[in-house]
Amino acid sequence: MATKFDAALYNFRKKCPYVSKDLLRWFPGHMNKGLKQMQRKLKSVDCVIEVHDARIPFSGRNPIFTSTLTGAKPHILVFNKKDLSNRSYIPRIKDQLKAEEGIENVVFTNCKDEHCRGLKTVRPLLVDTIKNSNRYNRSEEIDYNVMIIGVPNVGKSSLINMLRSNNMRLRHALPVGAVAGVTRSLMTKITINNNPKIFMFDTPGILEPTVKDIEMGLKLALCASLQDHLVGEEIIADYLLYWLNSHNNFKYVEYMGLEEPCDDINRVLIAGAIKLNRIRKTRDFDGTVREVPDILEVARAMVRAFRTGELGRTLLDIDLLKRTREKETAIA
Ligand SMILES: Nc1nc2c(ncn2[C@@H]2O[C@H](COP(=O)(O)OP(=O)(O)O)[C@@H](O)[C@H]2O)c(=O)[nH]1
Ligand SMILES: [Mg+2]
Repeated sequence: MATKFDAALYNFRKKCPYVSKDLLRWFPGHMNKGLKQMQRKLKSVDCVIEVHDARIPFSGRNPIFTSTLTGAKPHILVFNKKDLSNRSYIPRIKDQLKAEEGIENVVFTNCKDEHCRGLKTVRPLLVDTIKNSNRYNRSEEIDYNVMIIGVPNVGKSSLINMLRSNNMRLRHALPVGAVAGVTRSLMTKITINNNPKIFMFDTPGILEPTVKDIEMGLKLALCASLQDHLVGEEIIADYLLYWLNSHNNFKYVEYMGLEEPCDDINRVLIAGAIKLNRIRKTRDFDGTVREVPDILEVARAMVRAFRTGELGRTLLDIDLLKRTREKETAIA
């Protein structure tokens, strides 16, 4: 990325900030119950649509789920929020998923854009995938059933709403939330296609994200798949700062009111408090009123700026992208 700052002049951290792994776990009881319900429902399903965040195509998908549920059924992997990720890597991501996990049906979508080309391919791909599959116990059934699953906040409810909004005759929209875990139970079915008839469970299955290591947990937290207050907004902001600096992305400099890149989250948040006018008044024991930066609020604002794309499009998993053979030889 072109930038007026020369990264070589700064001694940025080489290692991801340390946090306790306990902070990166979040699996309330209702999600566990949901998984059991999902496994039962799987018998009556002809295809599973797994939704994940396009910024982290290699991090946080649930392997227990992938093997027990999708192994048995045709599977479409939808990477949503492509508007927030770096599109130029899409072909390489697809190649790698095919080579490493044998996943063929991969679609990138933006559920905020009803004209998104990826979104339009989901329904025909569903029909083709089911028609070309062995439906075993369901081969007598004329109608197709589809289940949507994925970790919190990747856009499952948004995708369901988009798939059904093209199919008029529809009822209330699903609640879409910026907070992890808004949707709670598996309920009724809705029609998303008429010929052939395709039904979809109108409440998606929520999976526990898989946190293999601290950095993976922090990426999931940054993408809002873990609950912010459990991980800590300042910790999430510090990981964001580390990631942006180590990938020469300096859009935050202006956003936070800095003169130049800085790798110290406290200094960045204090500068941000002034720029974003997040100063609050506190009263000392002796009654004197002082103005202090509202660090938590600034951390939230910085993380929010990342999540809305104001700090640029980012493929957080870029370092997990393997070089292609041609590229390796080209470099050698
Ligand atoms: N930028 C962007 N935001 C999205 C997209 N899809 C969903 N969102 C937002 O992501 C948040 C979570 O969406 P939701 O559908 O509730 O996710 P769920 O928890 O997986 O059901 C909401 O604030 C949505 O508005 C997308 O394609 N792009
Ligand atoms: Mg939802």
